[in-house]
Amino acid sequence: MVKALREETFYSVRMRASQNGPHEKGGKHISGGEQLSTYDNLKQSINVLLDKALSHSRGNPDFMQIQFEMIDEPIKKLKPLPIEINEAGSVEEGQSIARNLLEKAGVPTESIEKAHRELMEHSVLRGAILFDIRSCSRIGDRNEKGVRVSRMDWLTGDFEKWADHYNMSRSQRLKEALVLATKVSAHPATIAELCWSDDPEYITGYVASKKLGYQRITKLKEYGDERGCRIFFVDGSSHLQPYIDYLERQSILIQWEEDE
Ligand code: PML
Ligand code: MG
Repeated sequence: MVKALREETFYSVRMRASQNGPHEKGGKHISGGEQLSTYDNLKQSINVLLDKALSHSRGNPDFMQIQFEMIDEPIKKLKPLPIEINEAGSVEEGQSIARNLLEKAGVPTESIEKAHRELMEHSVLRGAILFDIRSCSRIGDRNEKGVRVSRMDWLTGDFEKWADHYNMSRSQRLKEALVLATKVSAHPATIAELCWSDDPEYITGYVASKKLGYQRITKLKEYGDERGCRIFFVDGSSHLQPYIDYLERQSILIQWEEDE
């Protein structure tokens, strides 16, 4: 009985790591990560996050924080967004595919261009930029810090079944990105997300939306480039705080169900 109760309690486990001191003292962002874990699995979850940050191509961290806290609100379950792959032979082609997909998802061209300029001004962003398509401007001003989407995960066994079914690699990176994109796009105010990694060795990124699913684009930046991007295009800036609360506080567990 005690065991059954314990198994239903989940913990949010978070990690952030930086170099040349903590982020808030100007350190360079190295890695961040999120897990949801049962009590019995905490050690393993912490180890996954530890390994992620200790072997990162952005460099070795000299600051790391790993914390866990019990979740006392209900956890919402979501199905992963459907996935599609767009092959790009060059960055220009990849960026043009991304722009087309964003437009298809309902983001006006003007917003795409302005968000792009905004991005160029902040080459060291570690969270996401929120960009409102109505006012055509960045909202939720947090400078370099951006917004960090938290409290989400996908149990490894279920993710691996999904990956095998769709012939995708069982990569932790793909899992984390699809979890985040699914959580973000599930909110009614999100129109679309644009993302590529700040890992210099990883050039695949994606556009995601409710309408288009998770559209992977194989080349969105040059190899060696440490500048990443995560923009959420939103419609509904008047409800900004509840939107940020959803991103930061609503717990989401991805659960795949095989179609008949
Ligand atoms: C990241 O590494 O932070 C983002 C990775 C986005 C792409 C993941 C994928 O589909 O391979
Ligand atoms: Mg990263």
